[in-house]
Amino acid sequence: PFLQNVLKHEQFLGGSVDTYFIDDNPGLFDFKPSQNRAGKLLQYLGHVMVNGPSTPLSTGLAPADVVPPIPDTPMHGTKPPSGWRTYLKEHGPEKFAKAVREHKGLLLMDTTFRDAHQSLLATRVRTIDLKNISPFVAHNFTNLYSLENWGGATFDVAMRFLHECPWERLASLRKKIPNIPFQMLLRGANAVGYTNYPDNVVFKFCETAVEHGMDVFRVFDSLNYLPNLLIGMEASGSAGGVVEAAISYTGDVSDPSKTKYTLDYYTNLATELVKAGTHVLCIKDMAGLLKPEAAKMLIGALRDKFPDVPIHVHTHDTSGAGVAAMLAAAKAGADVVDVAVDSMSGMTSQPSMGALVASVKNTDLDAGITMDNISKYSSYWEVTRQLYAPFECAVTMKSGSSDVYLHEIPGGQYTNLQFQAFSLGLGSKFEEIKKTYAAANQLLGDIVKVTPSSKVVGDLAQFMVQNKLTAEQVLDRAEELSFPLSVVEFMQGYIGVPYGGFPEPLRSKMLGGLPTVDGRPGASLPPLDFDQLKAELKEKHGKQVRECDVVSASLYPKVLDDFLDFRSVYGPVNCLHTRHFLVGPKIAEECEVELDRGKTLNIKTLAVGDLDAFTGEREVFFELNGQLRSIHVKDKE
Ligand code: 3PY
Ligand code: ZN
Repeated sequence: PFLQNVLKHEQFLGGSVDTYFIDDNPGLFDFKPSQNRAGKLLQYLGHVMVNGPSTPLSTGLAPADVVPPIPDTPMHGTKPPSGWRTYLKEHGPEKFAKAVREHKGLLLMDTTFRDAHQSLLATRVRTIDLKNISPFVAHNFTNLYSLENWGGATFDVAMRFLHECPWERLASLRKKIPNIPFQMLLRGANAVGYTNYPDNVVFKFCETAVEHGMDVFRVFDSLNYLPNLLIGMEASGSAGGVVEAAISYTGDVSDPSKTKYTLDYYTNLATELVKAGTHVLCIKDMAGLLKPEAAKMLIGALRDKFPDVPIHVHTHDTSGAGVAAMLAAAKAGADVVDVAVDSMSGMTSQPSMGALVASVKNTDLDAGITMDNISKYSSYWEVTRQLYAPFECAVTMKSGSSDVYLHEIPGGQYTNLQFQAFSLGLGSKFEEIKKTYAAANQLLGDIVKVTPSSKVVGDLAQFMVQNKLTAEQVLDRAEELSFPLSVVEFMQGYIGVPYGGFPEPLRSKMLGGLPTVDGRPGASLPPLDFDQLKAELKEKHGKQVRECDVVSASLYPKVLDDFLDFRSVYGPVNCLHTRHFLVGPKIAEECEVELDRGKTLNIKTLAVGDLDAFTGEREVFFELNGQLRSIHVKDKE
């Protein structure tokens, strides 16, 4: 019924439609000329069948041959019930924040669409698998404070490895989920990149995000450097977003022997953020260091000091204490805490939604979500996760690990570092890396560790391990060592100023005469000329370059260029089933590819021909909508 435009659509011609029907059936107005998308997709499939994956796979595991069970949504196709976004759109961010604060039960943010897979599956979950479950979420999770589905590493990874457009992901999820607020992670002055950008880039990025459907911006800075935080807050607030300024949590406020990041440190920084007008205050525990007792102390102190400001708490379950910590935070007065659906929770991801919801059932904190819905949602992800076996962290990570309290490595980075060590066949190396990470952190002055400052610490740790250097040797020989670029740039002040200042004498020794930046790095960067950038992109990629492509290019110029080139050759690969996208279909396999709501292709793979020694090509045979088609693919072997 969704396949035809208005000239052909049975239900439309029959007249039994409302306006929502039109919103929901973009195909009705699809009169665009064919862009030969089918031919391009055959090129892609042929290419993968002949030459292997177009994106590097990190484990030896193949994607499972499974079809994720999309739970029945009886009201699918009708408008989902009102949710917190409905309220936000009617009343604006201030009243939204007030209503969140006044809400009686515990509210949840679901991270399944972003941080959970960033932490467990190398950020590789594709739009199609998010979209398929979206109607179910819209109809059954209307109580969610928000759904985190964008930002962080997803922006870069979508283009670089998945060959899909992050803006299209956002807009297409928005269409399916009009009622639940979307939340993104904004790295303050670093936007969704790894370095400081000119201010106008951060502003334009936030405006474009709101235009594509973003609602809530969690803004952090990797050093908790206030000037950087303020830029992100201003950019997201002036774009019309809900501003959720985040303090990245490190150390342990419940340990009296830790004297750098104390309760006073956190309440003082929170005071600045509240003064700057944040709608919601967030504690972002990116490594999962916030023990239950510390949560009680910290959230309790913030609650007392800011009785009217909603508090949102983020954590990772690396040690296994995540559910306990979130319960303690909620009891101490947090309004919202973060969870991931059960089958995408635990270890370096967020704590389990089902465990938390069950724990608060029939108490004052009841989250208003049924266990039955969680179970169906979790089953979908349990199967979907098997499609991503090539990126599965559980190949090396078998359990939680409480030594995170010793090394303080953030969730996503922990997964990566463990993976790297194990793929070199050096499980024991990981033990050494973890210990050295802690030592590198001390050398750098015990800094907050989250993207990109966590990379600085990780790079220094790897440098020390590779060169067999102790902390003492690093200090003694700093003038002569060639440190990793990220470490040098940190010392130059390129990502901001750490709390307590830069470590001396290491900094002076390491930098010699290199220039340093004083204050906020973005303040000295000239504004980007977006018109000129757009003209350059049109020159390279043609007239169809969109405004959002220009914003992508302002953050990741090379990645955007490669993405547009790839798409012009291979078409909308985002429409392919995940297994076919990753490793190609099997011979004789049939696949349905929905290009738009108005257009479906039926592709059957028939055969891969012999190598033509003269041309170096193979002919690959398909049936496309019942017609025989063949394409030629260069065999790169
Ligand atoms: C990111 O910056 O992507 C993070 O998830 C930090 O915690
Ligand atoms: Zn996180």
